[in-house]
Amino acid sequence: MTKRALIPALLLLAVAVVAAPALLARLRAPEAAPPRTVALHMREYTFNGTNPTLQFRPGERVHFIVTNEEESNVLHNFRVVGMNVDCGPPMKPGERREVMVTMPKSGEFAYTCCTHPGMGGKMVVAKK
Ligand SMILES: [Cu+2]
Repeated sequence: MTKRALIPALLLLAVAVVAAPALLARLRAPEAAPPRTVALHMREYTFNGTNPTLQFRPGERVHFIVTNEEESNVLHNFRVVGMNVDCGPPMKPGERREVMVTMPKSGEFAYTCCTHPGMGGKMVVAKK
């Protein structure tokens, strides 16, 4: 290889070294993406006022931040049936619990307060 050919080759190599990490990051599985944060506010014996149905994608990582926002002294807890999120300790008003979940491939799951029947909703995991 002549010196003339060497310089463009070195430049190409430098570009490849700089660009490779970004390209690899794009190729990574969805599990490696930053987690999605979902805030759940417990008030008046509901989650977010309406116990909404929550939609997730297969393999999505979700960071739940669950806060008891009752104005009176009501204890709540948070579980997701079938996702290995158990009731945990009762949460007093003002307390929060953070839970990280990697969504399964598909399915419907109930999220609930373990103390109050009817306080909870559905999580649906499906491809869009
Ligand atoms: Cu409750």
